[in-house]
Amino acid sequence: MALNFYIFHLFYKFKVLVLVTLCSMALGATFCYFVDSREQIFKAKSMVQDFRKVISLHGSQKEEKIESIAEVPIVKSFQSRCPTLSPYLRGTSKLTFKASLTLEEVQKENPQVAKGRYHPTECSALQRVAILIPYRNREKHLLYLLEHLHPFLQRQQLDYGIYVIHQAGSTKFNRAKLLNVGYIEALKEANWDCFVFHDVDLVPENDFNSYMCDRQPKHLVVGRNSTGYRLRYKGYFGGVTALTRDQFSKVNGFSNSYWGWGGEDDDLRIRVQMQKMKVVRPSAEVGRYTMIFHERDRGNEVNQERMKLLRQVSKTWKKDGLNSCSYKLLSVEHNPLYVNITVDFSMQLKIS
Ligand code: UDH
Ligand code: MN
Repeated sequence: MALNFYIFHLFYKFKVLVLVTLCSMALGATFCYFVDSREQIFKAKSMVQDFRKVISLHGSQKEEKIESIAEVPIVKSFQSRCPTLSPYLRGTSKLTFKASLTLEEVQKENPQVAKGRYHPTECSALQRVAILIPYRNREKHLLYLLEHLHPFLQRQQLDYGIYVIHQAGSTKFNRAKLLNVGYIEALKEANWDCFVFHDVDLVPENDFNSYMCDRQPKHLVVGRNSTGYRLRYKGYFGGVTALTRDQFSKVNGFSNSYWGWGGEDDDLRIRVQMQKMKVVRPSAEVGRYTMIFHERDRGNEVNQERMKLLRQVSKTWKKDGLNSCSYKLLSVEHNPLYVNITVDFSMQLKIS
């Protein structure tokens, strides 16, 4: 009897032991599973983010695919303001200009740009920036600028649009008036925070040169290859400048009276100074540009009136600028890589 009881007790103990072992194994497995899947989720999340970083620079179609298979709500909820310093910046790069380059090639390189516009998908851009390019008969220059500027601005994680303001006909070229038109027309399309007034033949070499506006009007071309990368003269405010919507409207924009080459940029600097604003610049290392070589254009001969006009800025600025910019709008075309605004100034030239 005692033996029976002893065997029964042993058997009972064994059963309990097996049960306990089984339970702890099950518990352990479940725990491992959860830990493992949590790690997997974290890994997947960080991979998606890494992917998004790379893909955002190389194509929107792939991006859409990833979004549909990945955890859209999680990634979306992570979307915050872009950092002040983009992680994609590379610094100075040696620019090349291939003679056989075509617009189709540049379009293929930028599938994520539509109607001249782009915005980062991994974060929300700090500023909406309109790039305004005064233009006539510089096809190759425009092609090279678009080739370099699109990836450059994307690396800066900007919400941007490129506008080419084309002066039709062969009347004297008026760079400043074209830029006023660009400002007025671009604001009809979107609520831009910042305007970059950009010559077609100047290509930035260093992507730390930020195409965002500052508290003060900014001059971005500290130096160019053609001037040994030195400022052309003290007070030079030409080539590429960035002003906020308010800074530009405060000075009543550019003067409309500068026909032919020269003076309009100095006029803008005087307007800026009269409003007690101060021109700021990046360092010489950062504000570097390559100017694509060219001769003086026909229809853009030196403006002999410019010195006289410059002496009168304090008297004229209030009435000559954005508030008096009249023009005949011929067309607004939305091309894949830029918005093309064509204007006719022949009537205005006769009046002034
Ligand atoms: N622009 C055109 N078409 C023209 C004239 C000017 O698109 O026919 C635009 C273009 O964006 C250009 C900007 O206006 O970048 C400024 O004009 P510019 O490039 O002629 O001015 P820059 O000071 O040259 O660079 C002046 C002539 C230099 C002649 C040098 C000869 N060795
Ligand atoms: Mn030039």
